[in-house]
Amino acid sequence: MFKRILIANRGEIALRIIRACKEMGIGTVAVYSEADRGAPYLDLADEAICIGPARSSESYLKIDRIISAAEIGDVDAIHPGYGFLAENAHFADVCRSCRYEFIGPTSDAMALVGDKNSARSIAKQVGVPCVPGSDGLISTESEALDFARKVGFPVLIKASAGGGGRGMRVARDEAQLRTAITQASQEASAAFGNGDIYLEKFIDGPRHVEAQIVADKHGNVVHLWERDCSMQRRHQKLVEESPAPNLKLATRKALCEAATRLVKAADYFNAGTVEFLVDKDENFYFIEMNARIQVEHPVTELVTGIDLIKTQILVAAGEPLPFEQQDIVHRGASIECRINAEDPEHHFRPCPGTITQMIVPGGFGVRFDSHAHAGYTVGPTYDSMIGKLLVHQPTRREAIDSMIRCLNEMRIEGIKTSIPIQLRILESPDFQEGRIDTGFIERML
Ligand code: MV4
Repeated sequence: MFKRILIANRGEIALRIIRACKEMGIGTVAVYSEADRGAPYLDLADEAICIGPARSSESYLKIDRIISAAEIGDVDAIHPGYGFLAENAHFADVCRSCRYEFIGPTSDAMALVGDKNSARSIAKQVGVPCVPGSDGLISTESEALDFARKVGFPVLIKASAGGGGRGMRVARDEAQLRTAITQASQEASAAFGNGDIYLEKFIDGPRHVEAQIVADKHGNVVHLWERDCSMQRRHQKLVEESPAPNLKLATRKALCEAATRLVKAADYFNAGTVEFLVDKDENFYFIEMNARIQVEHPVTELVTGIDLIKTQILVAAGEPLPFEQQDIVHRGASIECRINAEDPEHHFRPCPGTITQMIVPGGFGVRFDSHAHAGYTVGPTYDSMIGKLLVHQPTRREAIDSMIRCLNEMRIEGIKTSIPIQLRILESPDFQEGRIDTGFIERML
């Protein structure tokens, strides 16, 4: 097992990883930018090393400074967390060529699943359903029109190098399609340095359901069931839950088994998430795979009892998974609310400032993963998430009641937070009945 791990991240996920390492008897080296100097969670690491100014491009994204910190800190592995360098195949390569194990997949597997076209073609090879799409890239207007005539309008133009909804455009007729493909390609070139585009049938009002998988270096792949992440606004998730409500057990099983096949075929190890769109008839379609631990991983930890960070560390060290598929039990219902420093009454504008008072809820089945505290200043530099509030209860009804109780109990003074909007969501009859899709929040507002 590793003796010492460097955490190439900040905030709640850095703290989450430090906590897991401590329980495993592994030493920790934290890195921080000047904006995070003095943050209390840094004191929980065995060593903390400054890697540069506030701007991420000069600190948390600066590969050479992180490698220097790994050398000074004398670590044997690097955990990237999520965001920043977590899905940067070059970083994974640099870590390993400097003899630091990267706690994630190989750069080849990362590149393979990270490219949506190659991920899609693996999916098809192993019978994972994909949204009807152009096979490969679209390079001419007539190819685009032929495809749209075949599958019918509306169609969706997606940028190969896009993600998180960036570089997407709906075309509802031939005239729209003609202008949209040129624009989409030009925008993708400007935004991602890659103008490649492809087309898909547009799924109207889908749910976003993702399967959590874990895989080791010996070819074992296990799924840890699914999360419903439909409750997002502008691709920012606000509420996540497991199980996905109002989905037949047969659908959930088929979706998770499809995810397992995809991960096996990609020669992938680490934790990972396979994302699907689910339509009103419970057809599911693979859209993309995330080769990292995700923000919402604790939702799965609560319903399965499996520590995903410890599992990532185990498999990175070459250990086999300590469980098999048949050992996995999905128990009860869990819900997460991401608590963001933003003003829901003013278009979710980020709301930096200093937290003057903070009282955190507790009680049966309650978890709060956060690096924030009274006196903490939310700056303008990084994302506005200040913590993740989770509940676990025997049933979804009880989980909703518990989350409402917790959101009301939480006191965060000095800044505005997303809590009021999350209360509205949880109290809405449609949400309570499980009538959810990716358009829910826009309709509610
Ligand atoms: C789609 C879609 C409808 N049809 N693809 C948005 C982010 C990216 N991961 C995929 N996305 C979508 N792809 C087809 N063919 C609708 C979305 C979408 C969406 C997906 C997941 C979660 C929230 C979303 C919000 C708007 C649109």
